[in-house]
Amino acid sequence: YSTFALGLVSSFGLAWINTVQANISLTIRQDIAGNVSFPTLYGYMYEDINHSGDGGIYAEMIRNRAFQMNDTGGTPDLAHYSSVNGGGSSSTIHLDSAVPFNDVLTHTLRLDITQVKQGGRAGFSNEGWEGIRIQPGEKYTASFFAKSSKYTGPLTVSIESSSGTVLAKATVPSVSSSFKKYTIELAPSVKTTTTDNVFVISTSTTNASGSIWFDVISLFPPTFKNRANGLRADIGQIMADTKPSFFRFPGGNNIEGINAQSRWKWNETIGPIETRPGRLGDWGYMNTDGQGLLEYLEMCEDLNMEPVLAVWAGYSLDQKSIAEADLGPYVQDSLNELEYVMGSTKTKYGALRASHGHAEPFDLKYVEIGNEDFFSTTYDYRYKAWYTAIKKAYPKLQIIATGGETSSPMETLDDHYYQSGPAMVADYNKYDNHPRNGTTIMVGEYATNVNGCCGTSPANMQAAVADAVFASGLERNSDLVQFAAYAPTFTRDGQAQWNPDLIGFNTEQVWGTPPYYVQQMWSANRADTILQVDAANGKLGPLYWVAGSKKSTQQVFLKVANYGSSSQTASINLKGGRVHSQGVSIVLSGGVNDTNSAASPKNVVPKTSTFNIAGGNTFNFTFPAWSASVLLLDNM
Ligand SMILES: *[C@@H]1O[C@H](CO)[C@@H](O)[C@H](O)[C@H]1NC(C)=O
Ligand SMILES: *[C@@H]1O[C@H](CO)[C@@H](O)[C@H](O)[C@H]1NC(C)=O
Ligand SMILES: *[C@@H]1O[C@H](CO)[C@@H](O)[C@H](O)[C@H]1NC(C)=O
Ligand SMILES: *[C@@H]1O[C@H](CO)[C@@H](O)[C@H](O)[C@H]1NC(C)=O
Ligand SMILES: *[C@@H]1O[C@H](CO)[C@@H](O)[C@H](O)[C@H]1NC(C)=O
Ligand SMILES: *[C@@H]1O[C@H](CO)[C@@H](O)[C@H](O)[C@H]1NC(C)=O
Ligand SMILES: *[C@@H]1O[C@H](CO)[C@@H](O)[C@H](O)[C@H]1NC(C)=O
Ligand SMILES: *[C@@H]1O[C@H](CO)[C@@H](O)[C@H](O)[C@H]1NC(C)=O
Ligand SMILES: CC(=O)N[C@H]1CO[C@H](CO)[C@@H](O)[C@@H]1O
Repeated sequence: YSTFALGLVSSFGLAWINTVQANISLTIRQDIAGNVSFPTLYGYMYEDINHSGDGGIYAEMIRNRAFQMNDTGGTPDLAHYSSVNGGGSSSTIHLDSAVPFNDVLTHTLRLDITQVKQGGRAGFSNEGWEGIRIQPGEKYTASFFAKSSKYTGPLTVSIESSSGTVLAKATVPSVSSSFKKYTIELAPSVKTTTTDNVFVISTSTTNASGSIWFDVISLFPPTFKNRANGLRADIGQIMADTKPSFFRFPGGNNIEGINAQSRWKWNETIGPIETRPGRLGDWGYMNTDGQGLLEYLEMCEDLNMEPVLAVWAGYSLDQKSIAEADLGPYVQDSLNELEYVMGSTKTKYGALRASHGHAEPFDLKYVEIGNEDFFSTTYDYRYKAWYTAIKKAYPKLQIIATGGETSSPMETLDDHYYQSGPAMVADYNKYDNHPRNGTTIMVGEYATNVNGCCGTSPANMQAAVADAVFASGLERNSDLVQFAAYAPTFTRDGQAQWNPDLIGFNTEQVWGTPPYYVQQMWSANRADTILQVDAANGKLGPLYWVAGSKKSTQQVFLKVANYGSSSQTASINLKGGRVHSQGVSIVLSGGVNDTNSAASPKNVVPKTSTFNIAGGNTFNFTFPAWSASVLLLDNM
């Protein structure tokens, strides 16, 4: 971190800082040994909620690309498609189950052409996910399968504004009587970003006639790290900006299934996308599963995150459990899944993974058994069955329990917190006196819900500061707390089934909420050693803190949350060591109810400045009302 690259200091602010009286004195103890902090501490928890997968982080731009089911998981339909008839031509579109694409995708879109007039066209459009974002300088890859009853001429593929201005078009030279995949690049020449666009496939061949069937109609923009079938680049980037260490997936509730039959089945999320049936997710809408097990693992590679893979463990949202005697095939299914992830190419499922383009086994270290099994009464026998089988096959895997159990060793316990601001703040000390007995803690989901549990609160500054208090408590105890993740991570604007969320997006843009910036500041400024802090002339509240140091960069970090409506000045002292005369402050502050939104995505963002430290080890710093701050000091 170079202090020279940063903005100018406000000398007015400095003068003021030096004249006010300090409320509290904090002494950072570099003179005594600190505790080693787990390097995995900050990461993400992910599941498809709030339309955050399809139409969100998964970059596919076509909605309902393969007619797997309707939006709410029922009978397939042609939602999000429209007929296109230009210049007096006539054609119709139909959902056809008599001409399936394959055994998995049993419906196709049939275009029946009655007449194409000279200079006209016949075809269909797809409206995308609340439009299709076209940006200057980007190329788009369109692909689809098609076959025709008698037409053998060309098809035109285009991206157009909803009022008909063609932004890009390209031609597929011919179609034939059996399904064939067509892939084509579209390179719009535009100067501004627009979203009010549609994707069109049509024919302009005068007198074209008969039927043409289509399926797996797809359009991808450039993706994050250019992964095929990958992530929306801006959403991948905002994740990367927090420097996450782990990724807990695929749920969350979304792994569990509304019932056992509708659970997330790993083996139906792999292979070519045209072999994936899709599934009604637990949040009430259909998941294409275009983003499946392999894509999640590749996402971990691209974001440098340790995968924390949750396996289905015999319990679903209807609160029913598989009987102990019947667990065998389900446990075996998880072993197969682990072989797909970690097996060499000589194993059955390792070879399958290689055939999907990833020969190298993934270095999976963490497996979680189930999700929120503290809701169930059967976890003891289920945990034991999975724990025993997984340990036998993979002794080095670290197993994470999602509820209390006494049947087998507990290596890590996943605790979840969705609480009001005062309750989160009160839990700053939650793990201070927790036994250090070998069982580590994952806080696999937490978020301040200012209106209380659960899911109906704004992601405002009050929530963000309470998150900062709680996260500081976790970080102070990061010799015990191995993983911590905010939840949920994403919401599509207008589709929030749960609030608050870390990251909002719509078709056009993505933005962090105030809680996002706390995660970003706390995670990206990571200590390897937690230092003791002694307080004098005051006590905890409204200021809460954690201090740490990082050997490789010789830095000291002081993170401070001010959970209150007045600014607080602290006198900060370093014992043991001297620091350079200039420090860097990153401060997020705002009104208690301030937040970010589509209309005002950067209303609250952290501000970086430098400040002077006289004498090498003492300075006063004023923490604004409702703020979360990281102070970076460079050891000499
Ligand atoms: C911090 O403020 C106190 C007054 O509260 C003052 O006595 C002290 O000199 C200040 N320290 C520095 C380093 O400016
Ligand atoms: C989806 O289909 C089911 C019937 O299978 C129907 O009840 C439901 O209303 C449909 N949903 C939408 C969004 O059309
Ligand atoms: C289209 O059909 C009309 C009427 O049968 C015929 O006159 C015309 O030549 C055809 N046009 C082409 C391009 O085949
Ligand atoms: C996936 O595995 C389940 C068993 O867990 C099995 O019932 C299902 O048929 C498999 N699906 C495919 C596509 O192989
Ligand atoms: C450690 O203590 C926790 C909390 O009391 C308990 O749940 C866990 O089982 C203990 N672990 C071991 C290895 O004793
Ligand atoms: C280190 O951890 C112990 C508990 O194992 C705790 O008592 C102590 O306060 C911690 N030290 C720091 C600097 O957090
Ligand atoms: C000290 O705390 C009091 C009470 O919270 C507050 O009114 C005052 O503004 C604080 N002073 C400074 C210099 O931050
Ligand atoms: C913040 O919002 C709460 C709840 O709507 C309201 O009671 C309070 O007055 C607001 N505070 C400010 C400073 O706007
Ligand atoms: C707020 C909310 O629930 N939004 C939507 C979530 O997804 C389903 C299915 O697509 C919609 O019906 C909801 O309106």
